[in-house]
Amino acid sequence: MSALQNDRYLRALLKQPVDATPVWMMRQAGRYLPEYRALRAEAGSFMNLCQNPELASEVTLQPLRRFDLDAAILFSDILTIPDAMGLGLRFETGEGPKFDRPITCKADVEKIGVPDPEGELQYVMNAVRQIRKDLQGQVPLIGFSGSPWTLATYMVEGGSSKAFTKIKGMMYSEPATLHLLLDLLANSVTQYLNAQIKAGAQSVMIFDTWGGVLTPRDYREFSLQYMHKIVDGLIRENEGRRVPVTLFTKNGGMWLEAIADTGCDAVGLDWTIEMADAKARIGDRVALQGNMDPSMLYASAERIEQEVAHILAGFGQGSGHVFNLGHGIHLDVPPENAKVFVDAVHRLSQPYHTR
Ligand code: 1CP
Repeated sequence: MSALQNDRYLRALLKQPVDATPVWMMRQAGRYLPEYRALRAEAGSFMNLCQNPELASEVTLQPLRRFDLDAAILFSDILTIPDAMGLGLRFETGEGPKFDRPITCKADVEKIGVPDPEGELQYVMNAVRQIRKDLQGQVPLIGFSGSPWTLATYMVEGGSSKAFTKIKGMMYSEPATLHLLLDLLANSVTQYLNAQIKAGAQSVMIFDTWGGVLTPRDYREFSLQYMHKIVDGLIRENEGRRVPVTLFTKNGGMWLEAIADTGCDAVGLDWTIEMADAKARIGDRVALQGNMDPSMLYASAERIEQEVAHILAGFGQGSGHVFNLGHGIHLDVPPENAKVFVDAVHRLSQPYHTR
């Protein structure tokens, strides 16, 4: 495997010195790029893109050709695990994901098992291997999974949700059933991420998109506890390098200390917290990823640069910051604005890294 030409992203996650702040964007491959829309139309569906290693690799590399990004992220989805568990995943245009056989009771949980990462999910590992080959060491590859809680919301609700009534109903009336499901998911995610690492992912990220809808106590019991268990079970070194782990709970700003306590290397931040506050609270223990509001990419170049400068100043001098958006890039953002953002991070961050 070729040596890494740009390892800023991995170094920043471990607080090792860098020449500029690394940057990537959540959902950097996807519908805001015309070349993605063209390939998706050709492939016929989103899952066809994910299941064909050449297409998944092509889509992963598309944003890297346009922007000076410091990391690539596997093109896949968090819902591959529940799909492999047999829930019957469909992506309906304009409607988001749907499951034909959602989880409604204990008997449903007892019917499903931990999917074999090199069996039902082998297409994901094949995509990782293909992307590593095609990247030729240009930048590191990020593997990922959803958190057990976030995956469970889709499995119990049967798709996307606004109020999470079904899963919260289960949480409060049948907590043991939900814990059984979350434990199964924690085992599945651990095996899935370890298989991605063995296949070539150089860092992994857990997306807890819906942890922020929980009460503080329920967050610890139903989401954080299981992410902690996953972190404990992950391969932390591969190919002679540490494999950093990033945990991202959207709306998790209240719980940063507890998230940092899991033993992760980095905490992902959404835009509802000031970078300077996050740095003061947990910056001595972990690296921070984030956190520009993705809607800032609708603004002028001057406004985007001003916001990048503010966030860089909030983190301050030294390594330990991976710049990102606070959540996924919106699908109608002009790609030129993403370029302004990425270039601004590299240019404006240099003074923070003089040694
Ligand atoms: O129609 C299409 O082309 C499909 C749109 C799409 C894409 C491009 C979906 C369906 N998933 C993806 C890719 C994807 N999903 C990536 C690829 C890598 C990259 O970042 O470039 C990643 C990391 C995800 C992760 C993901 N999927 C999350 C967690 C991160 C987040 O944004 O909060 C979640 C919650 C999903 C579920 C999902 N998959 C797709 C959609 C439309 C959704 C969201 C549905 C909802 O809002 O509930």
